[in-house]
Amino acid sequence: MMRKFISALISLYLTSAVAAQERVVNVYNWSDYIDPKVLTDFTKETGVKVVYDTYDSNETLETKLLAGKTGYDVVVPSAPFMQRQIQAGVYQKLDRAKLPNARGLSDEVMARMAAYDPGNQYAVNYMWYATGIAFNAKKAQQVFGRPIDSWEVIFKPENLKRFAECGVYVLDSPDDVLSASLRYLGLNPDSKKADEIRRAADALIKVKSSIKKFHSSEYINALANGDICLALAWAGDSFQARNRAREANNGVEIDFIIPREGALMSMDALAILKDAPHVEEAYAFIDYMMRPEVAAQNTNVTNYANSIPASQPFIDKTVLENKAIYPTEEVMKRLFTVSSNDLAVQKIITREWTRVKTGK
Ligand code: SPD
Repeated sequence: MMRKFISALISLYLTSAVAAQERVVNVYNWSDYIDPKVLTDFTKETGVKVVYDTYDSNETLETKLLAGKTGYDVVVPSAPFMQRQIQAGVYQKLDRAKLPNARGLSDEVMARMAAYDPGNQYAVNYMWYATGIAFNAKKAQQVFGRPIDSWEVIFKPENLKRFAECGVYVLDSPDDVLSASLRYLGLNPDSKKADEIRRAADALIKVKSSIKKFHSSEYINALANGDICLALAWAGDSFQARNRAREANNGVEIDFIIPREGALMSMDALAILKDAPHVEEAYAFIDYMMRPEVAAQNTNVTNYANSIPASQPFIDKTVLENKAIYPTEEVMKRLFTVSSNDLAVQKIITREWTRVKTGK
């Protein structure tokens, strides 16, 4: 009896010792938004296992966060959503002493992020980029025959119709798409006015019959395989499509442009949830992402610009010199940002977006 009791005690001790030793960080990030090798390298160096899940919309992330405990430690919201989530008390304030590499973030991006997170108290920038138009260069030449340089390609029904047969995808992301539509209409892309948001949705409804699908991640492979020829898309994903096609050597050449009228510039942030179960590991993970070589590795694979200037010597020349990823000063002036929506405006946007997608 005594022997059984002692062996149960020993096994209980061993189990809890193993559990105490296993360090974990639960990360919820956008799909196609990291070099997978960075995760394995991080575990090799720190002994911290990364449990990694992905999403492809801010709405999916927000629904989870507002529903209660998620078990995640680190999440990656876009700045306007992050602002609202900070106000909802979802994140914990960062202890900057635990993020020494975050000192390398550019002052300019810190200042831009502070518009959403005053004093940069809750988050650090991960990547930033423009929303524009991705296209299959050969197909576009065949069906359109003119340079693609304007939102008119998407929002003029007679233009988009030309691409309908070879396939058009549009991001399932109201912030990205309605702001582009507002800009095309010559309205404030950050408009919070119900009648203007409705006009932006109407412009999209007029071209809807030429759109095959609203989706925010499938378009990478669809472009790369030649299944579609045009997408309202994020820059980094579009160049990932280009690289996948080149690797497949399938003759598909993907290009991406920032329309001349201007485009949305988005910033995505790394933040730690208030109820994160593994806070120390979350800091270790975020700090690792801010290391110049690591930030460069992520930029090289995802084709999204990071905001650590010291990473630039490690970034491939083709990526660093790609003006759609790291735009010139002149193009930067044409990029606009959107602010957070209060609940009333968010309700209007959600209703209009549902009308665009379902017709109801
Ligand atoms: N595949 C990674 C995509 C990252 C997109 N972030 C959301 C942008 C919202 N404007």
